[in-house]
Amino acid sequence: MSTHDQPTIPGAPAPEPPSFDEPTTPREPLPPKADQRGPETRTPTGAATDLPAEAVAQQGAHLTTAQGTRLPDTDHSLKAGPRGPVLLQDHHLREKIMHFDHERIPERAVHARGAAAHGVFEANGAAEGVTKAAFLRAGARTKVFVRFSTVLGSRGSADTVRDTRGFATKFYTEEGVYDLVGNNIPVFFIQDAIKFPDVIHAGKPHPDREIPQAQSAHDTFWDFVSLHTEAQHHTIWNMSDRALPRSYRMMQGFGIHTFRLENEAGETSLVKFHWRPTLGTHGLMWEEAQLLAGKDPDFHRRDLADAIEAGAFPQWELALQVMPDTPDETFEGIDLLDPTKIVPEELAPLQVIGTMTLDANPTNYFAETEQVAFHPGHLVPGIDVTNDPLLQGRLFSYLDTQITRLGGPNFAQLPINRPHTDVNDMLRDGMHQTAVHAGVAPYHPNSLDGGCPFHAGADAGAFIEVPARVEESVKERRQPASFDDHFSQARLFYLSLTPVEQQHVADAYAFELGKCFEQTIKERQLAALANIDADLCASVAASLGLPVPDASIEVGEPEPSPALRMVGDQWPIDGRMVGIIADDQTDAAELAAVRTALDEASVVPLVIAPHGGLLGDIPVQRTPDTAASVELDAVLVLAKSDDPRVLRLLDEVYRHAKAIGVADAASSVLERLDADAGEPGVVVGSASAVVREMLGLLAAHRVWERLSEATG
Ligand code: HDD
Repeated sequence: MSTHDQPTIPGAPAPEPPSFDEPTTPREPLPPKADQRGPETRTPTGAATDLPAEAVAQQGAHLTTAQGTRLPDTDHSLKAGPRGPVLLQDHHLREKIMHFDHERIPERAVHARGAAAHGVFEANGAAEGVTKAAFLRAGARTKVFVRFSTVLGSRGSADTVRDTRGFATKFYTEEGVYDLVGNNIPVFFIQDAIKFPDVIHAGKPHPDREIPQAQSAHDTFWDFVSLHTEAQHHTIWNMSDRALPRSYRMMQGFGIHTFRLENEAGETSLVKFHWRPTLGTHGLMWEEAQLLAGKDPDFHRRDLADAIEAGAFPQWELALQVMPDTPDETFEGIDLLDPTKIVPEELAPLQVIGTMTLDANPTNYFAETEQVAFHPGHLVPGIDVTNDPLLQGRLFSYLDTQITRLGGPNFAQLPINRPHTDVNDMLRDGMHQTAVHAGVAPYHPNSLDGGCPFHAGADAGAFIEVPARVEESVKERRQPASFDDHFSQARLFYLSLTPVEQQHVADAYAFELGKCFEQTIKERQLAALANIDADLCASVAASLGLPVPDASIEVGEPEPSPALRMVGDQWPIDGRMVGIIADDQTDAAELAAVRTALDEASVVPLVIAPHGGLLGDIPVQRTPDTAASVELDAVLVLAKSDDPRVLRLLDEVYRHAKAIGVADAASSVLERLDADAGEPGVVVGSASAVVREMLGLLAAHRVWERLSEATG
């Protein structure tokens, strides 16, 4: 009897013919995913019948077992009488609990905490001269999935800890998946992958008590980086505000390693990849980051999802630094195989090759953000690796880790990992095999399955390794002498910063080393700082109460790179948050006009009032109980308030160098703040004039003058 001949169950929807589209036919490209529909799809509420089928958590009217058998009750175990023992025969109880018991998979060994989004990458064709990669041809549009992460913390740790951020992009290209697995800092702690377990063991919580969580302010981290001075360059970036992003949307990304590109003519070049956010690169202040870790540990995750849902789609330009592929693989004296070195943009300018827009939130965190598997070895024709020993080791690690994390070798079949192109891999069986492969000859060569699949040549888009020259040498555990310079670029970074940024770096060292217990570790790190900058070293030593050591190495005076600064310039303000302090006496028309003006500038207004509910017909989003200064980029005061919680909020906003606008009627609030009307970033006037001025101030991210004055 066929499916269509089955008797129908009264009230049941007509049975659909069985569909084996996925995953039994892995050769077919995936249909557009329901989860890429767009940001407006919040889980709706209402009668099940009113909802589109794909919008509800479980489709279909009746609860069933995993085998499709309808269930009458999922709230009571099967018992021998209402007060009796539970029966072992309760197959539904056992199935439900068994599945729950196995809901978690091992978290990532590093980068466990992350947030992700779908989007699209559009190439402008500028890369065509250096690579034959199809997704970089002019006008090519490629779907992407991007996962941002912290490195050290567990899955449940706070977002705003001081740490490097991961920036991993999966491009679903027509030539297969290409992964660019980078960070928001352009250098790495170590030069050889064999040391990765060491640096991570040192950075993770102490193994005896498993504290501290998600931070480097402890002895083992500073023990490692002070003993292992190649880590000093990455470490000074971690002490800067780069390690405290304001938002994932305001973060640069770097491929870090040098990659080798090959064009249609077979010519090669050495390149570094950069992601440049259109909103600019901005950081939190350390106190903000610490407060946020308590007030809103999901700050970055929420910010990304909310911005996308609101239609403020984050964008990045992808850019290349292109260097000639010379036999010594150096550029301007910089060894391009050393991942602890940057090539300053002033020496090799960024060439923009396309734009990425993130326009859809994941539908299911586990299925997508947790199960996505990145790998620097997922390459496409035209992009190849170099001999950077850090990259070479990564090419092993990322596949290997998925065996534990995703439970076997078939993780490429998970929907989020599947290529959006034909797959004829002849890989068979294994744990979690979901495909039902047809045919009898999954081997090559064969004559039984028509000989398929065949080898492709370069003319059919095969990935063929660039025949890069291998130096005639001997096997040895050694690195080039050029890898021995551990300080000159750490100094270059420090000298390139503005005074405010330098002060933050000094404060960060003082905090982190101040959290260490071992005196020898602090002294050893001060000795490293003496090689980076005498003033920096003296300032940190003073706050630790330790003597200032002499430099042991003459580092010289590198030319600063202004491109490394985050302060300066004006940026778009889309998605910035402005708090509006109002109360029942606030003029309703004025409040409405202010909200509209902010809305029109793509800024998110948050009304903060003494009570929840409505002010007139305007919804209140925060009360003194739920408002936090640290979620705001600026604040607008339309009502006087004596509430100490509101005054503390305003004090923090002021201390964190954010713009404060005060309507004339509420100007007495400034007396409580020790702020003066007319000082930088404190605007008093009519509500509409104040809003206009505040929008201009937001474009600079912070009122930097206020901090410069504070730091002298
Ligand atoms: Fe790694 C994850 C970035 C060196 C081993 N790494 C991981 C992720 C990012 C990076 C962004 C998270 C991916 C995701 O969201 O799923 N890692 C880097 C960068 C490095 C780097 C930019 C240096 C330039 N990593 C590195 C080395 C090794 C690893 C040298 C090992 C030898 N990384 C891993 C890993 C992870 C990982 C253990 C954990 C989960 C995963 O891979 O899938 O294999």
